[in-house]
Amino acid sequence: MRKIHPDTPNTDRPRIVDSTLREGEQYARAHFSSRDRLEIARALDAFGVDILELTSPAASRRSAADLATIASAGLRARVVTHVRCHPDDVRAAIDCGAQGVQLFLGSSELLREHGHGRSLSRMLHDLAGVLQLAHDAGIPARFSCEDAFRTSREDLAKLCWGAQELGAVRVGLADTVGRATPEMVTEVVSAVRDVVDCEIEFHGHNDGGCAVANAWAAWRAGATHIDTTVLGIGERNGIAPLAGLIARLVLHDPDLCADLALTRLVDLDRLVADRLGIEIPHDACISAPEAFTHKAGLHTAAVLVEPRCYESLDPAMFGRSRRIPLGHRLIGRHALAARAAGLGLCLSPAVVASVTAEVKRRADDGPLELDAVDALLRAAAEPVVPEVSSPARRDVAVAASLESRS
Ligand code: HCA
Ligand code: CU
Repeated sequence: MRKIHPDTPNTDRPRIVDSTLREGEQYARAHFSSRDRLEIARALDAFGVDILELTSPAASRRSAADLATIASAGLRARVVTHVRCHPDDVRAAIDCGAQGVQLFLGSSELLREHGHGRSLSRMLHDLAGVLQLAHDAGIPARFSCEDAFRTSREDLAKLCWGAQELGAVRVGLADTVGRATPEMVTEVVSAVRDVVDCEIEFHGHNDGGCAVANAWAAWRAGATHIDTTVLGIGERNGIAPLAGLIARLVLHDPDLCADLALTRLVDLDRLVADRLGIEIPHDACISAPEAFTHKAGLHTAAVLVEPRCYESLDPAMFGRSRRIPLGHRLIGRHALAARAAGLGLCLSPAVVASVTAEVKRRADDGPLELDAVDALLRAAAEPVVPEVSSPARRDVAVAASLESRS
């Protein structure tokens, strides 16, 4: 069968297959309206993901209608849908104008026996039929091995090689139950890379807390496409979060993400959190409310001089700013001195030390408002406001970030 060629990559980074509108909809608390779906699709597209994976049109009438709407919305990203290896599902996808189909079948003995009940050769036979349908419609098809990490290497090799020979543009390896480690992912992806030369997609669940690390390992071992969802939402506790993957890539080489609208990422996370009615998790990379907040005296003293001491990512890259809260018992004198300078107050080191001790004493009973801290600084200050010298100017600039939220 003649191959339908995939999109040509324009940078070296992994292609991002965002599945917020498929895997994400399998998150127990997710229920996106048609309007939400279109808004989320547009926001993901504006951020720059390469492929948008949507729920199968066979799932519900609204799912089919929304697929048709989003596929015809003129997005830059390719709009594909996740469908079973069943001719009716593939026909429905084609009828809705899907720009690709993401086929999948359980490949482990467990899922073959208790799930679809098909043998390996029957799986490849059925796959041939649905791949032919996609091919006739002129759309690329991917085939993924569900539960690939509980599948023997031999069976995986047979299925992936078979899918490639039958015309799939890409094979998928899904860590469906989130049990893989980065070492296992490196081994499995490398083994599959040895038998196919087509694209390889990795989809990793987060049950074992390794989703981003596994996605990273997959890309390093030869995977070309990585599945993500916004905030990592999905079945159970979900898959690799988009912001987590982006953080990892930027840490490796910021140029990899030069074609992505990084300053839109936080708004994208906020949009999805809002539509789900949840907060952005405290441990979300980049977008967590306190992802760039420094608290302990030791940290803030160093950060005020050189932020890189305790920051691996520059908040400005993502349109965020760092924050240094002051009214708590871990406060250090350097942060209070910087705040005083920012307020134009003149405090000797000894006075700063005594205000610091007072803030700690009061904050032992609970955090203080910024106004209360400022009042203590003002009360302790000399009445005369000195001329601002150039080293103090730097303190003023730094102090502007104290307590201010992005
Ligand atoms: C599921 C399927 C899947 C499919 C992933 C893929 C998984 O909902 O169980 O198509 O690659 O995790 O195996 O999401
Ligand atoms: Cu999944």
